[in-house]
Amino acid sequence: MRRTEIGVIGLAVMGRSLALNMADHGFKVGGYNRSREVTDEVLREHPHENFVPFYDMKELVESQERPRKFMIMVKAGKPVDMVIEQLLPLIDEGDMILDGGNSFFEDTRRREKNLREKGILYFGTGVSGGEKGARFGPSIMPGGDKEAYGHIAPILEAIAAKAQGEPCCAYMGPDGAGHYVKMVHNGIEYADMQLIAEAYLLLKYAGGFTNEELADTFAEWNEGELKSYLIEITAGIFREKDDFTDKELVDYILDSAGQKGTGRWTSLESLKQGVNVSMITAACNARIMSNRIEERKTARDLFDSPKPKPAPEKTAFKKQVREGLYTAKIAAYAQGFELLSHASGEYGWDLDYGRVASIFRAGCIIQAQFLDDITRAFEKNGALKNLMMDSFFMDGVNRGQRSLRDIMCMGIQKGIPLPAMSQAVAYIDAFRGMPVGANLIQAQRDCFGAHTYERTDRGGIFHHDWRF
Ligand code: NBP
Repeated sequence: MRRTEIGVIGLAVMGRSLALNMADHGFKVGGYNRSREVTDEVLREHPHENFVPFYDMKELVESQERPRKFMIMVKAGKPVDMVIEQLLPLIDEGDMILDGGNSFFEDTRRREKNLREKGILYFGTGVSGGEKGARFGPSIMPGGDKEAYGHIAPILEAIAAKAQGEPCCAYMGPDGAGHYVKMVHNGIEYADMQLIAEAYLLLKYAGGFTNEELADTFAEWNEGELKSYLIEITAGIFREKDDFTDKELVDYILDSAGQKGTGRWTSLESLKQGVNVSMITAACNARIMSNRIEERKTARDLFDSPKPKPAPEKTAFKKQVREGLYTAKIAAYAQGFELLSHASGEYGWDLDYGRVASIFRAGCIIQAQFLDDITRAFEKNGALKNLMMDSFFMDGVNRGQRSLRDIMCMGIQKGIPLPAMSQAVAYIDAFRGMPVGANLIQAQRDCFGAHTYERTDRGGIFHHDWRF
């Protein structure tokens, strides 16, 4: 019998989808899951001539051609270490383990180092696109040994989504680079979704748009510079009818969002790197606030609301919101890519940002036309420090910032919370060199703690003997 070419360990939603995707592409796949019922279910519901089930990890290992390749698709954290521990006594030097889950990049760095010492090649492999992406073409971000990447590239690049014929999978860099890029991708996704939610709040509560008008607006936006998967599904969501009533489902969904942690990781990591990803942090905080359902309900009648203002003219307002959303989106991506740039230096990864943007063009949640523009910006200038310094995006910010400010003012006057958009405005203003008040902060620091300050008119470090 033909030997298996890869073993997928963990056959829940993501693992089974990736295994079947590989099988569809002609690879002989061995599948193993800790609980055998899950393996049986895959076999029953998705029988495939290229998918071979195993109920014993040793048999899965023995079925493989060499060097052996395993894709671990289990819950991130301890389960990944447990699977590695089980595999280790069964495999040989030169074999490869890929972790396709959402592992924290520091865990990946640790595992890669430990396994490298044992001669095992470990790849922290970010996979984006959810179940559908995994089944029919995800965006894949592998990090690990560059030479060994050649062994896994044919499988990963075959199953990845294709953008203009190119696979949305590329070698990212050593050790934790792949999982880091995936983490920042998820952080950007948080900010992107939050910005779209804020545009929705503005159109609905300031502009008085109905669900039908919202659906038409987002569908129209999906024809232009905002064209993206998230905008496309948002248009569909406003039309989707509820199963219990004859109204739109969106109005029956509780105003409380979940999060699994990758946005928070991005935000924490940004503080460690000293990079401002305020819009990603704002998106995490917005979800945290959304979870305070009971407190928000209680407080609703305790605080005054702003006095009602007339609704703006719909067509002009729609244009302003679109321009403001696009401008804020530029700021969010500029923040995310700046974090990648710092991390690349800090961890010695030599990330290719244009390549990163290009593999986000299809298969993943943030796929958008916009990513072609980001790829072009980095292709033009690989050392670009911040996306907003690229002439295309600078022009975008210059064209759209007035609208962003106008819709912000409207939101504030109407009492609509716009945390990510307000961070975009603050970021753009600080970025474009407006005073940020740090002279006063330095004066205070020097006054209470003799922390010294630098001057605008001469070089050197100064301390002042504050006389009051
Ligand atoms: P889950 O994250 O829900 O994990 C379930 C799988 O982990 C099952 O196969 C389960 O086996 C296995 N498992 C656990 Br839990 N503990 C184990 C252990 N100690 N030893 C062996 N296996 C163990 O699965 P998923 O939603 O398919 O996601 C897999 C990975 O992909 C995760 O890291 C996730 O964050 C990531 N991811 C998910 C998505 C998505 O849209 N769901 C998207 C992108 C990335 P059992 O059946 O025996 O309990």
